[in-house]
Amino acid sequence: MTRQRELALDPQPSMATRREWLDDGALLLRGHAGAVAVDMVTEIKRIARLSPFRRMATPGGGMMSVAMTCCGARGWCSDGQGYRYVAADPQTGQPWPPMPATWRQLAIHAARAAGYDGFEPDSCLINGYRPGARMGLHQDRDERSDAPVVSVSFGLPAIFQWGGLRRTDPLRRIPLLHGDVVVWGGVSRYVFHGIAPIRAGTHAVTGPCRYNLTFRRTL
Ligand code: MD3
Ligand code: FE
Repeated sequence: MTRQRELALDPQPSMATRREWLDDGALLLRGHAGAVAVDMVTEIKRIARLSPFRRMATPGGGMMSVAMTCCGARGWCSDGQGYRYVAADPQTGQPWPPMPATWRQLAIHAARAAGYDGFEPDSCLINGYRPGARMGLHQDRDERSDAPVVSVSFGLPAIFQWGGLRRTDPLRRIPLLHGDVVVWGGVSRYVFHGIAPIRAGTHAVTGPCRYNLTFRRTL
């Protein structure tokens, strides 16, 4: 994509972001959400008052170290039965809080910058990490759509582990920092990935916490 075309797609060209293709379909927009971080973290806390962060059980009988909540039409859940998307928060019995329109627009815009026009996210999974929390190597395969996933990171830094289509493929280690936005499409959509244990620290916007938002098309 030409620079001029990229600027034409950016609603705020003054905040044009460094763009880096990590692989086929995977575009890193370094710090792209930095300017809206305070507002988005405030929104995360509002959503979490309606559908609280919770650590979910895994089908294997363990407990995830990452705390999760969701907004949008469906939310991701894990329990002894397996993984699935559900329209109501199992903990409250209520629908998940709506996805803020500004969040949806950010995700749509990021997907478009990576060449995915017409991305219609219907769900946002919100992960909350405290120091020590991690996410083991996995693929995201619970969505029925093969639309891309857009991720947004806030707060404490993380080391993202990025493998290939086989669990045993070698891992790249990519820092994901406050405000980073990544679009995962094409062959990158189904790669194995994980998050190394978060190191102790405090961030000016989030305190002792890392948040990661993933925008998804579940149906
Ligand atoms: C590559 N989250 O929620 S974000 C997840 O930081 C998840 O909380 C991590 O993996 C986190 O499933 C990583 C980057 C990411 C998210 C989703 C992907 C990379 C992805 C889906 C497919 C391929
Ligand atoms: Fe994932």
